[in-house]
Amino acid sequence: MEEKVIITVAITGGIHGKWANPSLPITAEEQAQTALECYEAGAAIVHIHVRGDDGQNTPDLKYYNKTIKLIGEKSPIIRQIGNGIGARLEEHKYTTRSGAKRVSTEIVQPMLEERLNLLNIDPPPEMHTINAGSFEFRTPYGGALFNNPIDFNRKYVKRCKKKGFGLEIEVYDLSHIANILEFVDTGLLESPLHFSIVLGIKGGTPATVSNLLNMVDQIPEGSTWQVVTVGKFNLRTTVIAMCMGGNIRTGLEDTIYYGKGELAEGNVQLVKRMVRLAKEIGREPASVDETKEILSIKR
Ligand code: KMH
Ligand code: ZN
Repeated sequence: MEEKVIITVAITGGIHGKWANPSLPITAEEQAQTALECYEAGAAIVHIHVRGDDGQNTPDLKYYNKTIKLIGEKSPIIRQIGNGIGARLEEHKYTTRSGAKRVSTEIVQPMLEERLNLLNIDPPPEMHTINAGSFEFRTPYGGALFNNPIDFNRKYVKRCKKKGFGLEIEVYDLSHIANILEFVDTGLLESPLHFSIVLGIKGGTPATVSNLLNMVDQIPEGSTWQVVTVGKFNLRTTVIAMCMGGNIRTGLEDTIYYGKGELAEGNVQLVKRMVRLAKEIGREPASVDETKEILSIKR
């Protein structure tokens, strides 16, 4: 088993805002401060989604550029861009035929071109996330197709390779692993690869131990992996992954709660808990330099 454990903190996420947990970092300044504190607590990678002035997700590079710059000025933590960007919630008021007033919430996703544009963030981050396949991503606010066509991913990977970005590959399903194996077969991707096995999203693979084992079994030999579990199974699945020798991800993107019905005080509290648990099972958090070496990140 790898003694060192890479801890990624996903500080903000793609959908919920301060209304869900007031400690969610939204502005570039808040995100940079949170990243610094998580780095000091033991996280080596910060996974990033940014927000516009209205607190909602945005593909506007102006916000990404500012956040990436500020994080880099405060700490050496590895910056990883979630290429899904996230969704905006738009409310539509309408009147039914019987005259009743109603409001419906629409989940609006960014366009693929806007997602590709993340590769132009300046200053550039160290890593990007790709999402290895499409599925219906269901959230408490409603569901929408999370569109990750293979041609789009091929283009994204090619450009990441050209620019020397490290890659984190999120797989939500066995079919997504198969998509990546195709990239390996055609020589587009080479081992060692770094996977996130995402469990517990409605519309994706349920967070069970047998599903986790099966998915870990399917990734190419020599790969590194972490588990990403959302919602109520977050803690237990993460601990299981850590005991199996995997890496872990924590943070308010995946869970706004610390325990049942108890909101997390913030990302740092979640990171500190993971560091404590890792040490209890004899694993030390990997430093930034160790993480770069393990994941072959050249930047
Ligand atoms: N919250 C993740 C499971 C990305 O970062 O590109 C989905 C996501 C993807 O946000
Ligand atoms: Zn994300």
